[in-house]
Amino acid sequence: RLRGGARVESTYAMLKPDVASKKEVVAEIIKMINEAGLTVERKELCRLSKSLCKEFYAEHSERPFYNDLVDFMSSAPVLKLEVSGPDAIKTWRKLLGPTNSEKAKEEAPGSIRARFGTDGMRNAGHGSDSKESFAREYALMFKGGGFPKI
Ligand code: RTP
Ligand code: MG
Repeated sequence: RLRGGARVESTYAMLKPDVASKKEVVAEIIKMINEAGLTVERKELCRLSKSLCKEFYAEHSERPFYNDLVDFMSSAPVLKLEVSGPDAIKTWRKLLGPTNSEKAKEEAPGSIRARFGTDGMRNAGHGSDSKESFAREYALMFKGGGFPKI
């Protein structure tokens, strides 16, 4: 524990296909990560298979947007990141902003989803929502599938 009670931890962050191949956007997001006191520990540009996206988002399998989400996430490369630092899970989700990029533009205009996302699905980034989610997502993405692009 750090002074103030913050915990040094890691999160699984991912830049989605709408931004992962845009070099200036990626550079700006990494700058935001570092300015928030976090560190990128691992970074891989990957095209995800449909089956890996299905497994990654399994908790949403009954939702009406599931198939569109899986198609979107497997449509082009993503940038997989392990990000560490004080309260990394919460800090990264705060940087992302509200899930829906249209709402984010109203509610948190400086956030990543407001600045670089488009709508409820194409929202620029993902962040683990708990330590348990981080463990599952990290194992799936860094020890499991995905085809390295380079
Ligand atoms: P994430 O998992 O990507 O960090 O986002 P989140 O926790 O803020 O949102 P979650 O409810 O877990 O949803 C996962 C992703 O599904 C897409 N989505 N589309 N069209 C829709 O109504 C809708 N709702 C969610 C988004 O890409 C969201 O990030
Ligand atoms: Mg989520």
